[in-house]
Amino acid sequence: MAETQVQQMGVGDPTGAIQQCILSLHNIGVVKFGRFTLKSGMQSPVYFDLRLIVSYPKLMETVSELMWAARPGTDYDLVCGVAYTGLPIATVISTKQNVPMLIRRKETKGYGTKKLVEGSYQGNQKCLMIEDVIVSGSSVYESVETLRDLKLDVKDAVVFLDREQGGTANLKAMDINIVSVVTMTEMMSILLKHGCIDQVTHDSVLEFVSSHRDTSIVTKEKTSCKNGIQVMDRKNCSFESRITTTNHPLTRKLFEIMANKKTNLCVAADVTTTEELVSLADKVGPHICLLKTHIDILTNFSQDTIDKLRDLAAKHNFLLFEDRKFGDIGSTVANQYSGGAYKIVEWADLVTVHGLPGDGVIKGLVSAINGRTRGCVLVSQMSSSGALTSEEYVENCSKMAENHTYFVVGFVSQSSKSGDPRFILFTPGVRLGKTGDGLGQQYVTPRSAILERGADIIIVGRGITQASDPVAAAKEYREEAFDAYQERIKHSTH
Ligand code: S5P
Repeated sequence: MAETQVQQMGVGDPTGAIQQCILSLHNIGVVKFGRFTLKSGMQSPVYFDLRLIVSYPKLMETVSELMWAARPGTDYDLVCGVAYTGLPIATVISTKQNVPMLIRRKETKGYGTKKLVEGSYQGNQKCLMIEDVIVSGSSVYESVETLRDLKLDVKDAVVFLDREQGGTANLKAMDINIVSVVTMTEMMSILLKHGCIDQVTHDSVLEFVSSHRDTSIVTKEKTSCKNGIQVMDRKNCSFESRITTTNHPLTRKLFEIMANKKTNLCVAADVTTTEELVSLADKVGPHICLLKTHIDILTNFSQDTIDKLRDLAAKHNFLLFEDRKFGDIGSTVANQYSGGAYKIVEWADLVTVHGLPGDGVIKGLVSAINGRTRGCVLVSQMSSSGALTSEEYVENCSKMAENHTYFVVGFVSQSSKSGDPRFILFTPGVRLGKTGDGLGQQYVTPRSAILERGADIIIVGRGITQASDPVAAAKEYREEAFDAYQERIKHSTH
């Protein structure tokens, strides 16, 4: 049905044509409702999967015509499609309009020419960028930046759908003029008008859009290495300045808490009863950004434990971090995360994960999130003596994090391998006046963790829980850690 509908329409009447096209796209299942994790980690109730149009040639032609008609300028020497969805659209535009095309890869291949951009071009040629959807604008910007590095003149871009989450304004600030065929609000109103969705779905999408506009462009400049040197090195940057390097909602929230509350202390609340845990959380709450738990060491865990912890997290503005150290295959960790006695996914903002099982462990956990805003911290190096976390393992954990930025918030580690400002480095094994615990734990001071090892957040357990006055101890660790952080960024330009 979609095919016939489209064949009968013309693009002479843009509004009617757009409407018809949206209905056809909806018919073939491009517009999906449910719970989806976006590239940034944001949880969205709607997903627009334009990849499906490759199975509907006429519809692909219509989409391409509408996008060409919407282009912001004229006299383009080139069009550039971005893999994957932008590619077939750009191909159709290129052949129909007789404008040569470039292909922008998602990443360089490891063999052959290793080029990121395929096709012939000369400096100063004017190129129109073609993408399917815009959220924050980061993907479009990344592609434009690549073409600009090749001296091409890229100021214009066209997308089919603008999700209205700040991307247009973000790109404008980067001197990129982007137009869309349709906005999320327009699309929802077309679908509602034609009975494709009900009012509740319509309203929930609009409510999501209006409350998720605060995005920023994660630029290559901010996150990448040039000649092996980190352009914006995590260790020289303030927590405030790192907020805009990521769109992961929890990384942003944690940076905000750290900057506003002036604390980079995480207490490892390794106590064994609910009463002790709740009392400790309430007392140290004003001094911490995170409360780390080992929920399975409690002798009297119940829903009440969680209700109280959540109330305290809201009262004192800290996040909950369950140190579960997931380390099994995806399907097992999905069950461990969502089920059992602890139902960790329901209450813990962050969890720790071993990189050992490979990507599947992350995919398994993400499959259990179900629309919640959650993140994980990869344990890339342990503080205990004789730990088997080799250099190569640490490197591979960094790569894993880069491939899963929608879920990975940072690393538990003893050294600073990654300068990427998007990732937070959490360092345990911190204690004043002790070097070990007789069971393999090795300690350094907060200053050393932050200034020598590059920690962003220190994790302190017994140094606080076993102190005669835990609140006084928490204050002391907090002050020493935050002072060291301020000293580290003193000469920062960011
Ligand atoms: O390498 C590590 C990783 C972690 S998460 N070394 C650690 O000690 N931890 C955890 O940090 C450990 O499970 C404990 O909860 C806390 C350190 O506690 P402390 O009493 O030795 O400060």
